[in-house]
Amino acid sequence: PAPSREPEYDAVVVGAGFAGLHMLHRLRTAGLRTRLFEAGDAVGGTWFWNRYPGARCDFESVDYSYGFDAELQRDWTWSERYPSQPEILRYLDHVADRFGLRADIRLSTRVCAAHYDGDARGWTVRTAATGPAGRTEEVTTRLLIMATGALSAPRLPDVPGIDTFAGRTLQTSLWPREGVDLRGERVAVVGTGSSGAQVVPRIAEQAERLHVLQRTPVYVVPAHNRPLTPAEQSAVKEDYPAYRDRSREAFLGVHFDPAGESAAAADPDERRAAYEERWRAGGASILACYPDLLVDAAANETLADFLRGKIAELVVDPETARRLTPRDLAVGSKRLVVETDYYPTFNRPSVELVDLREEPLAEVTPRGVRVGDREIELDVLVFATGFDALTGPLLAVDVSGVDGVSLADAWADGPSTYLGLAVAGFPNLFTVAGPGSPSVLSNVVRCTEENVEWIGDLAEHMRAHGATEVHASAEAAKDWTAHVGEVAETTLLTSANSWYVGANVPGKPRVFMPYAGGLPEYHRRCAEVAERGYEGFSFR
Ligand code: NA7
Repeated sequence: PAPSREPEYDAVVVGAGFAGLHMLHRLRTAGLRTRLFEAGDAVGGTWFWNRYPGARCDFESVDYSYGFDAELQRDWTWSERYPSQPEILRYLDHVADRFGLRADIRLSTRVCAAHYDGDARGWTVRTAATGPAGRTEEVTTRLLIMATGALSAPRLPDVPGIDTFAGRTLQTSLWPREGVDLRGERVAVVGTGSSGAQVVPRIAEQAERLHVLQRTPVYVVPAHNRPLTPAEQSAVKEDYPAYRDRSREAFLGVHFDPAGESAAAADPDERRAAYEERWRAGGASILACYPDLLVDAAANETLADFLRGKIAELVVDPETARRLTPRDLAVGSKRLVVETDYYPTFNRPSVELVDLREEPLAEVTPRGVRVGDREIELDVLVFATGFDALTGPLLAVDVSGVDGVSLADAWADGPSTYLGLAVAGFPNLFTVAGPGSPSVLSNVVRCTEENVEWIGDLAEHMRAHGATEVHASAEAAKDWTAHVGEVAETTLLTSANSWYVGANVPGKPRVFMPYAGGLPEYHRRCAEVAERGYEGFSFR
């Protein structure tokens, strides 16, 4: 039978970050009636919310940018090697204007629920206004694309008394737009992941006193950020098409030249020189120095040892250096942190590292925090405590599919997707950068760009064939999810208590969520499925 009614939209896209904006553009170009909903009151997604001092991407700007439009990449000029949060926002604003996307974006509107109607072969989407420009309404759509991001559901720790603090409580991921003056304040930062390591040096420049509350030390490498020279800017623009091709062929979606075949087998002096060279160059390239670094524990230990040596060189107080030094942690099993001035910040007399393994965080009090058997008095308490990664943003929406089964129930034992793009039991739904995709283990812009094209092609395929429903089979999803797990097991990535395995959220099923097989292999598999007439999907 035909669908019981025509939906208002051909497609609804959720989220106005990198993936959502591009998705909207792609579907509109294909002639689909598309509406994008965004909870923030401006475009930018993750980069709209994470506006803490020092917020900056850990991929280089020439990599962390769209490649789908030759003129866009020729016209836009990045000012620095690594893009700052404000510059990324300016870029995405430019993209929204340039492609005339704003007319189809409803800002200040959060998607709260989405229910699949099998008779209508479409989704009923319920929204709630988050500000004056928003709208609380119900709309119907054929396709629903969740471009909700991988790291966009912020998490506060379950520490007793967190609501009792009389001073100011802040979260890096929800930083006030007007900024915060921390001069003369006594501040604590909880968390030393990428956000913590970026914000700590900037707060230390202002605060009268800064206590850094660290539970697990991680490896931090220097970014060596700097302005790009006009010569560099024009060189990359001239080479962009070939540059993008090389990126797409690179495991991480960024091309790095390896120093050799194996860190384990390399000559120790040459290996050290290779690490040193990449340390001086800056950024995550050090992790791509040898292909066995993420799969062979002995190889990884050579890099871990090098990085531990750097901490000892950079941090003056040996006790502080010891506390900052990761032990029994494979480099990369928690995301390698790329930063500026992190270790030297601990040489400032006004900065104290509090090791929560020695002095556990017992409670937040009206005056500050109680760690071990002391109370630290504070004016400002900053949480840089991470996200309910990958599944969090999807499960924050009340999604129900065939027979009213909720996504939360379907994923009770961990997420299951087909290619990280579709979910069995949830027809006409697509996820971008979610579980089962390599998004967080790669240059996410390269990853989602190809996802967007793939979904756009599928939407066009449906239209060409008069199909109103596409559904990933349970078997295809089961096989892909098993494959994701198997690939991860061949690496060292499963070895840590990281957000990759959901370990940072109490009660979350411990499942390695991202696809660790690298970007080229992932896209090859996605393309193969499409070429075989969307193998693993059925159409009505
Ligand atoms: P992360 O990397 O998840 O870091 C969160 C930090 O907060 C990390 O140091 C955690 O320690 C710490 N944390 C979390 N809960 C607690 C509690 N209860 N007590 C003390 N400390 C806690 O998030 P980020 O925002 O820094 O970075 C996320 C990604 O964004 C990053 O990987 C980049 O891709 C960009 P733990 O390690 O769990 O012991």
